[in-house]
Amino acid sequence: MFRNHRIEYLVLIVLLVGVVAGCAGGGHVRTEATPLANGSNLITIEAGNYKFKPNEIRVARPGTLVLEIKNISGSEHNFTLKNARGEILKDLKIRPKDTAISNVDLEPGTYQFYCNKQFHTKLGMKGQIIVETAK
Ligand SMILES: [Cu+2]
Repeated sequence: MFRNHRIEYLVLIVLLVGVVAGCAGGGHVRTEATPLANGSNLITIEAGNYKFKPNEIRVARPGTLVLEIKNISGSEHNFTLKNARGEILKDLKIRPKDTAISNVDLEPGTYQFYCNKQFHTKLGMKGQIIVETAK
């Protein structure tokens, strides 16, 4: 247990140095959610150490968004989704190499998401979902 934590801290220090040096992170990866035939939308997000890909998601219409969060890493991550008022809409735990699937009903607006594990948000595990007004 203690040993594992030491390794995790070492990895974090290396990554923090990388972030400071400007060679980690990776910036924005934008994607459109896929409209499904039943009227809902689908987005697949990869959770890795320490980023979500994509991290800027546009949804062309409000309604049900099917979230498929794939943890491609060997460590546990989390997907927390908040609305503009800061209320938590989702709080999903994703075990290593596992996938979490969950539906959320979204109105037009901007939603922030992040991993709530210590340090992970600061290391880059965050993004946003922008839901556009239906045309
Ligand atoms: Cu995480």
